[in-house]
Amino acid sequence: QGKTITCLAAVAWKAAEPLKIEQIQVAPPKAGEVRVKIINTSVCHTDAYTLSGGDPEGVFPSILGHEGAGIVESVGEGVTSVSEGDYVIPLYTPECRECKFCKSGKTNLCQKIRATQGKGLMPDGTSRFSSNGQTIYHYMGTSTFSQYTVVAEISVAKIDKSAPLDKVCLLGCGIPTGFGAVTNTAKVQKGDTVAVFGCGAIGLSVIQGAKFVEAGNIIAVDINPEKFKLAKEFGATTFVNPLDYPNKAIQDVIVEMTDGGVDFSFECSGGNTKIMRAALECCHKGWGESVIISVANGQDEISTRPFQLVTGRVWRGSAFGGVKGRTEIPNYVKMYQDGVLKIDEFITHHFNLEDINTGFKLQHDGVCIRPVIQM
Ligand code: DAO
Ligand code: ZN
Ligand code: ZN
Repeated sequence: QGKTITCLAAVAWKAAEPLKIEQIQVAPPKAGEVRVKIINTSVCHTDAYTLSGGDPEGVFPSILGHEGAGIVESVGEGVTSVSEGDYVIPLYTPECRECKFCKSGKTNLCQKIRATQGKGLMPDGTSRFSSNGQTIYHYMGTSTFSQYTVVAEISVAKIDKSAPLDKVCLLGCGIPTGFGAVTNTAKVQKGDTVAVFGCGAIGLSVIQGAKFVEAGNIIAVDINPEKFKLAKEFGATTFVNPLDYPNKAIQDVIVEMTDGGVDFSFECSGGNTKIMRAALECCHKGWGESVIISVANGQDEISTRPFQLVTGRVWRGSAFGGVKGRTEIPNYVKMYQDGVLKIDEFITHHFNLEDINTGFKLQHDGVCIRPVIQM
């Protein structure tokens, strides 16, 4: 039986308060669990969303973070797929390979540990984190803002030991989420026209995926023209700034410039339901499909006229890019190492754990695409 580890973590004590760096205790992994030394983590919009208090599943105090990479420190009883020293990426969408969802061949949304994960607990209904005896909750089954975390065995992707963890940590969320939405969810084909709403890490990943499958016109939409330089580097061919059309709905602008609308649109705006509507309505009549990727506030609702769907447009969504993590993430690492997948270009800032709140702020201000945090 392993020992409890004392280490540093950024703790979210309360909604809408900055994270605090604290000494915490991390209990050893129980059966079917893995304790991971997190080497690098990044910050995603969803962490900020939960910290804001808008997430109905947000529990406090907790350790946020779901985009990270690390090294297995120890494993619990019965763990066979990873061992001490393995390089891993924690997965907020696990892959058990035996639940109804995993076996369906239709979704990546493994439900094996969904109920406890949503409550900030390990599958046995308890937490491995504490601070001076007080329970601290897990987050998204990953909690990467801690120097050590405990996750379920089915919640880690084992990756090659030659992978640079300070880069591939971004494969924990943003990059597969956008890329996979193109390749797995929408199945965009060569020559298809694509509109991407929002050019943060997710939007840029959609653009990268669209270029990878040789989409035709790739239209990047953002109100910050600074983002267009990077969007172009990733493969966008056309840029639309809604602020340039104060008297016109942006969907109408796109429909006009594309002879009736795009084949696919992707909403990566960070949860704005008006933009979700625009993304649907810029799709081509008869076949255009819109994929919602970003997470809106829990009580928000989307709307459009049903005639939009009657006339053939399709509205759908995607979580973690439809990616089955244990199976597919090792291949994303390989694509990066083969020079096929860009990761370095997303990294605009570096911080140490103690400055993690600065990472949140810069990302919120749109100055930062992704910060990489050294634990
Ligand atoms: O209900 O099975 C489930 C789990 C759904 C998890 C969805 C999380 C989506 C977070 C994506 C952040 C990307 C912006
Ligand atoms: Zn995320
Ligand atoms: Zn499953």
